[in-house]
Amino acid sequence: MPESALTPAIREEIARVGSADIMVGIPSYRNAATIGHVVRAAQAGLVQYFPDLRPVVVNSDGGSADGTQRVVVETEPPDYIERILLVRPQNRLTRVSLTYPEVDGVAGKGAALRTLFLIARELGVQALVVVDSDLRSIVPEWIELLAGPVLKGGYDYVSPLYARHKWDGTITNTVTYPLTRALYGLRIRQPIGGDFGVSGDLVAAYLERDDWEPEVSRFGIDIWMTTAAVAGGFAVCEARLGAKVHDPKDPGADLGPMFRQVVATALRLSARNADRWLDVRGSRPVPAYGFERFADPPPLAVDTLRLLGAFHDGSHALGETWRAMLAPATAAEVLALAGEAGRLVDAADTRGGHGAAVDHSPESRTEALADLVAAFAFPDDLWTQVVYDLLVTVASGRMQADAVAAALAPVYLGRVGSLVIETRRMTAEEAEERVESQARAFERLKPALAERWRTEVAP
Ligand SMILES: Nc1nc2c(ncn2[C@@H]2O[C@H](COP(=O)(O)OP(=O)(O)O)[C@@H](O)[C@H]2O)c(=O)[nH]1
Ligand SMILES: [Mg+2]
Repeated sequence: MPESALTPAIREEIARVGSADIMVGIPSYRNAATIGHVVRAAQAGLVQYFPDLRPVVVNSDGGSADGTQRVVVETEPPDYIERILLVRPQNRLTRVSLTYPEVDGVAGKGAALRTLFLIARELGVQALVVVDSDLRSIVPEWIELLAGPVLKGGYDYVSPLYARHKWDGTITNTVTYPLTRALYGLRIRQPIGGDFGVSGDLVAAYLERDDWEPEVSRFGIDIWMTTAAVAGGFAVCEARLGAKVHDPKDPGADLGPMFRQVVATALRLSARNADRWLDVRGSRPVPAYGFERFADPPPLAVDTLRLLGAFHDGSHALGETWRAMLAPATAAEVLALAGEAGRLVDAADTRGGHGAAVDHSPESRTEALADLVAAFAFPDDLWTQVVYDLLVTVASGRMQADAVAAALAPVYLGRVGSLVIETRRMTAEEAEERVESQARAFERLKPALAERWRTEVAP
């Protein structure tokens, strides 16, 4: 088990609060501009939906220098809640902001969450809800939607279901959703969503596990939590939250470290849990809680040429590694596609397309180069094969998960570029169907993966 003693300052805060029934935890790192809204929504939700329970809001911060913690402590006091909801809180509304300690010398979102788990266990809460500190679209009802299934329905893990822009959530759409679905047979649409509810029992089980690797202290935490819940046989459901609006990220520019941490964790867990998934075939939906919602999340800018360029550059820097980590036929197809991506980027440069039309919407920017890039397609089955080859490579001990995940990143950018091109004229529903057809490819190729596993990994 990892080394992560609570600091004396945190112990003091726990002693001050004593105990609680329901806790909202908020990890943060430099979120002063947005966290106040999240804290107010959390408090309003606790008062409005769980008036009989003793609540606490805990912010677990990474030592932000931008005043994040001050905002948490100083944002509108509880009488603001009385004013806007016209109710008097029956229980004292306690809020705490603390700096979390590193776990085995590593800081990050997962380390922040580990401290929240430890506090939740010490306080004896029945339900812990965690929400991100960069959320714009959170409303008080989210607290009910994420805690209700635990408190009323006996669920242990409540995973979020949101409407996201068709180009948001690319790690989820290309890796964590199809992989979790095909391996464990559960259609959990947002396995690394970041906003979720957990029972006190599952919190305790998380703290007992001995597979907390360094990436879990960073962005590996979300897939680790979902996988531990599923593989541990805990009761899982989804909650319909509506739109997720948060600080936007361009997959070609902002997601590198997150991709490596999530994928390395997913590969390691897959190798470790083989006995939980080898015999699973097909998949089924998990129960969804909450009223249906229709929402249009704001558009996201994606630089398609940058994605294709990164894929092509990756083939030069990492071609040998790709050959080592993929089956020969998979590697040959991927390298051929990367060559094609490079030719398209060159052609666009000649036309002055690179960096041009930046004032246009992302759709129209991709559209401007449509005739050029329309030819580029990274097939579903090839992408599935790439991911499955890597599972086998890591599980058979030929390469380390971190190295494989890092080398996969440019291939993933090529896959995302292909999806952006393919979906550029699609509605959200049509783009969602693309994600589903890819997930079906993961299911279709799974028997072959299981067969390889039995011969190459665990003969
Ligand atoms: N404590 C802590 N929180 C972090 C760190 N990095 C990210 N977070 C928090 O984790 C949440 C999700 O991070 P974000 O960058 O929005 O990732 P995404 O929305 O999942 O792509 C936010 O609430 C961040 O404040 C970190 O290093 N330390
Ligand atoms: Mg975010």
